[in-house]
Amino acid sequence: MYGTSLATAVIMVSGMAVSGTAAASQGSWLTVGEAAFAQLKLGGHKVTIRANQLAAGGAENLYLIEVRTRDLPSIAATLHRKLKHCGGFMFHASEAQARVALAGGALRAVPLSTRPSYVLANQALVTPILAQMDEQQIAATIIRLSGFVNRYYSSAHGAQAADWISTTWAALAAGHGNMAVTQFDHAGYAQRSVIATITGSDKASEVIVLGAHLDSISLSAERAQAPAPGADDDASGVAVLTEVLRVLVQADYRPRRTIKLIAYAAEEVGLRGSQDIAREFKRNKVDVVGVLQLDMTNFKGSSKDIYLISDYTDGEQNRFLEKLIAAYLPTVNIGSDRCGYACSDHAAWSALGYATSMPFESTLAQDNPSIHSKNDTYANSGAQAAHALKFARMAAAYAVELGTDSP
Ligand code: IPO
Ligand code: ZN
Repeated sequence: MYGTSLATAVIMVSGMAVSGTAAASQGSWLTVGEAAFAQLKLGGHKVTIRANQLAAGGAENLYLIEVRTRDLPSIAATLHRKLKHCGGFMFHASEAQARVALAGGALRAVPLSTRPSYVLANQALVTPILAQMDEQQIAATIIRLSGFVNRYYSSAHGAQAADWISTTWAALAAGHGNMAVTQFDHAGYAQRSVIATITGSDKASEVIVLGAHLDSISLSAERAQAPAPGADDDASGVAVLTEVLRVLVQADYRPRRTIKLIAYAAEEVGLRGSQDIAREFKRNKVDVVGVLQLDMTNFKGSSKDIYLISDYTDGEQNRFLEKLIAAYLPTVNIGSDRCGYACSDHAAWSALGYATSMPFESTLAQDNPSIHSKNDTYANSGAQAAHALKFARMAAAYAVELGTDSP
């Protein structure tokens, strides 16, 4: 359940606490979890608390804070550096949007339609598609995407990388009447998200989303020009989506539900791209019945293969993924871990009440040490894509089983 809102208070950088009076608006709003909030209290930034809520299930306190817009880059760097897994914050362009995100699923405007059956009923479709999936295709996409100087959300490189994905996906989908590739514009920066839509037939109004983020970041000072190959984080996720698209096209797969493959812009700076898209889908009352996030799929840092993140995700869909992996990928070992508030784009969807899952490459403690630096290269992921191939096969099975469902 949710707690009551805190009275407004101001935490000053130098440790002086000025309680009770609201600071003048500082221009940007973040929602953060406990870990990020604790870091911000220690760090060097002026923070105004506007509200707090208990996260669904009471896992932790979430805070709505205002910060100075000019402090955002250093706040992001501090949180990425201290918390490692993506900072644990969501950026909001207004306090109203921040309050909707903070309130989470309680404000769901779009009730989930009847949930998918979660029955594995499409082996005849899935098995031949999985056999077509190719490690070298995934590797080639990772290498190409990590060839951009960086894919930073506000750099020219970052905009060009997004355009490359759009062109590549459009070439794959060309000639398939039920497929279209579009780019999604975001306010305030040039990098666009890319959406490949495979329109369904008799259940076309129900939508399945598979996502990854196309941007990258290096925590060095000059981010727009700093090398940030982002091979694992998250070229590996985009490469998985690209391979899923390739094999679904090759199989001329015709889903009943609509499938959307989404390469999100600006994940590293507060889940901005995915929030814009999730908010638009909710505004348009799109009946999204399942969301899968693929963020870091190719660095095998732990003993097991796929770790299902258990917080800010949907338990029923996670159980379905376990069943699907056991059936289609019997040699893949499954683990579980938590990654905290706003650790990747699935959180933008779960904050609006949608059912999400986030299969991850390792445990949090053993995740890729090279991320968010010039060292996140294909070579430092072992110069292989066999690990990502497991995620690609899982994603393709997820897309077809939910895309067709049971008769
Ligand atoms: C990340 C995600 C989950 C876990 I567990 C550990 C690390 C990385 C993610 N937060 C990120 O930086 N995405 O860009
Ligand atoms: Zn990252």
